[in-house]
Amino acid sequence: MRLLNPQQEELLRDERKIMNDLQLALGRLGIEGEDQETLQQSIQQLDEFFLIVVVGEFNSGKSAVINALLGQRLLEEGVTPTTTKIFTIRFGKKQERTMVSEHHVLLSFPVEFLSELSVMDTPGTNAVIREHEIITSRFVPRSDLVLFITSADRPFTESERVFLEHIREWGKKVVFVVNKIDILKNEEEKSQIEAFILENARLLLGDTPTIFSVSARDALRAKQGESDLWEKSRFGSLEQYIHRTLDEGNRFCLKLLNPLGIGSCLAEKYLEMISSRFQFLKIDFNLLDDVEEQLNLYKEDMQHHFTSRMAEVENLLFEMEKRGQVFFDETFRLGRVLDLLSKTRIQHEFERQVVSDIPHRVEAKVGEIIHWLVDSDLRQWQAVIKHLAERNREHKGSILGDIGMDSFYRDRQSLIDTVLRETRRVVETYDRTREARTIAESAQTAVAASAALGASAVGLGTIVTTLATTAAADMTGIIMASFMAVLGFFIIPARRRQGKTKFLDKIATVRKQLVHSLQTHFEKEINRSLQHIHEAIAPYTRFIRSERERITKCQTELQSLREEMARLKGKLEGK
Ligand SMILES: Nc1nc2c(ncn2[C@@H]2O[C@H](COP(=O)(O)OP(=O)(O)OP(=O)(O)O)[C@@H](O)[C@H]2O)c(=O)[nH]1
Ligand SMILES: [Mg+2]
Repeated sequence: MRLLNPQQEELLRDERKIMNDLQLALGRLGIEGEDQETLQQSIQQLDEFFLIVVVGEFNSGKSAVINALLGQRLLEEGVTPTTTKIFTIRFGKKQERTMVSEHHVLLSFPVEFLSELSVMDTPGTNAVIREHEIITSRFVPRSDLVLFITSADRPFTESERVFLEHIREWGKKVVFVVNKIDILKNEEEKSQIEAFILENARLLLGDTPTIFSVSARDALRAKQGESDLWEKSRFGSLEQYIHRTLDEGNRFCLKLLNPLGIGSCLAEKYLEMISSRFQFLKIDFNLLDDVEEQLNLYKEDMQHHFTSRMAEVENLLFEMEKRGQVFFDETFRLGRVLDLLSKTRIQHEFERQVVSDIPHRVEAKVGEIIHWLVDSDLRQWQAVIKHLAERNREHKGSILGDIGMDSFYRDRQSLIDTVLRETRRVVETYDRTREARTIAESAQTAVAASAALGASAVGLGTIVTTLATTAAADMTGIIMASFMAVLGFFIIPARRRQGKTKFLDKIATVRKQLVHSLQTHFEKEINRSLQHIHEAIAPYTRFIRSERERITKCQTELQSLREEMARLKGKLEGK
């Protein structure tokens, strides 16, 4: 394209920027291959001649129409599938033929008509040779304008409809040519055919199509000498359309619309893929939510269970407290003055009557909690495996049809497999006894607290004996003074009160310490077990989170590019 005015320059710059951004956005989404290539091609073509691509079923007269345009039988015509390659015909000082690739030939030809645009002849669709249609489909995105040739003897076939739908996806401008009108008997048949095409094309493309009815055969013959056929060929209006209607400005717009059509089509395609990806990720997130909920329930259940177990431990201590009260009431009496004098006996009595098997029973309770903890932990692991395995089964089938836009599905699958394997390994090698022992060992402080109970009970014993002895010492002095009443009424009750208070204080402290240290410890254990499970599924969690972030970004980007393309399209079409 040459000689653009400043406004056109700006439009072109605008378009290049959007298209480049689109390429980058698709790249970030992991799109490679054909679609990127098509996009790249269409951007490159902004710099090339306006390109008219001629398509249609085989034998409809595509090559004949181009020959008529050139005024020379440059391309081969024939009743069987004739054109087997793509032919790009463009201006050249002399006639030349170059192979661009296996399926693409470049023909240079010195006619004025080609000085502003190039024409592409394509293999026919609906031929027995299916490859022809594939080749043509690949080249259609390059066109700035599609000349759709249909033959008057079989206008608008089903295969043509299907092919047109395909073209429409790329957002191409399509012009219809009914060829071979020379075989029609009268004007009425021609009108019928045009009406038929008009109606069907409108249904398919949405707006009123431009249709030309021609006889390529007569047109060429007219140009080659039989000039009286020209009028009859009706080729003039098609040529006029190409030369006049497609003036510089129109060609510019169509040229710019070409990449926009392709870009919008790709943006649409990948936005759809993104939303199905979201759908897919949603199931992943639901699964993780399920696991999370299950773990929360587990934690709650643990805490609940723990609280009731701790109440049992506390009850043991209350029991001891009660027995302590009885002990003081029964021991600190005048009648037992002589017993009070024997330190070891008092201590022994205290341990037997008050402390008794309490430390042992506390320890047994702690053991129960540990075992219960270990069992629940194992159950959680099993539940996680069940969730993951179910998800895996559910989705192995459904992703088969989706040829992923990148390695997402593969990565995700191998990740779930790894997590699942790891989790199974944990469960298979789960050793309850060892786990319980580890917890008990690491619970040194907590269990030690229950051991300390014994020690503090011994400590209590000491307090008791000291109290008893001092009481007795006081007593001896007082007995000498024969103040038995004083002893009975004041001294012993005072010691008893003192002893009880100390005992109650002490036992309250022990209770608090024990509950606190067990609580802290088990909370730590529960958290550790939860954390372990979380860590096991963390790679999977991280993966789908980052994937969601990534595609959300891509989605926003594609959406805004889609808007920009629509805006630019509106600008171009509005002129
Ligand atoms: N009667 C009549 N025959 C025509 C006209 N144009 C082309 N033909 C004939 O129709 C046959 C097919 O023409 P082609 O130009 O080879 O058709 P095509 O669409 O290029 O076919 P493929 O290359 O095979 O896809 C040839 O025999 C032509 O001579 C026309 O206007 N009128
Ligand atoms: Mg042909």
